[in-house]
Amino acid sequence: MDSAPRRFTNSPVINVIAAAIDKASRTLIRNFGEVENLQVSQKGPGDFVTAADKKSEKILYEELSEVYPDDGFLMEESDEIFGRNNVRWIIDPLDGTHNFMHGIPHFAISIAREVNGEVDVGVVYDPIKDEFFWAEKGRGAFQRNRRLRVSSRSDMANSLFASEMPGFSRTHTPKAKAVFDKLIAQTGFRSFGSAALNLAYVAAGRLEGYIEYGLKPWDVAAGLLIVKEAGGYVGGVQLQDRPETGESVVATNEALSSQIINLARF
Ligand code: LIP
Repeated sequence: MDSAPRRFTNSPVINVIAAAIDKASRTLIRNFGEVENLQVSQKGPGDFVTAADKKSEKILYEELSEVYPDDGFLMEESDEIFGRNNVRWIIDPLDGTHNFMHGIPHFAISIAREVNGEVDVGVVYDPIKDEFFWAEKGRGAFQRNRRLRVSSRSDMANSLFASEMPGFSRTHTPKAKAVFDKLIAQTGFRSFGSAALNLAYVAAGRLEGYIEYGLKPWDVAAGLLIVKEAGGYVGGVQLQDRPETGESVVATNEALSSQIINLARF
């Protein structure tokens, strides 16, 4: 590794992730500068963004697999790499690709470590705002070295929720629209375009909650742990939905959880 991790914790695994993120995010930021130029061109920056996404993933994989050569990797841009042990990294090298592509400075790198099928480490990093959200199972959630707690608000009227239109599967669009309508009628509403950052913002108490359908495990693996470790509630819209799969995700505080699940069920 050629970069020194910016140390703010004594956790070895978080420091390894921070070093990998340092390197990948430098490339992302450089490429984001280029996208701002390409965005106004006739062809647009589509291919260039795909290349930037893959470059970020390659760097993260190389850095992490150098330290943890036996671990498996599930990453957005590649086929799964199976490990020789019970550890798997779940990585989104660029969450919020559409924002990135349109020159909107709101995107993240999301990295989770899963051991025996359970996530025990999660990091969401916003390279533009230089915000490093992280959690380790049983040790709490942090933005750098500041402890995170979910909001304690319990009234929808004074709350702020985020939701997004599904990116891939149009089958979820009618449900998502219905949720948008209900949220707009009952609470403050935002749609920021990054699942990983929405989850981090719930953990930080900036948002009271977040709902989305049709995500993938790499969009949510790290963020769900960060919300849980910040004292929050995570679940699916329907009882049988497992949020780790991304099929549907509800992240909020305990006080608002049943109201928001009822709002989303119909
Ligand atoms: C995206 C999410 C976004 C969601 C899209 C997509 P990507 O991830 O962060 O919030 O609405 O469905 O999954 O593709 O930018 O990594």
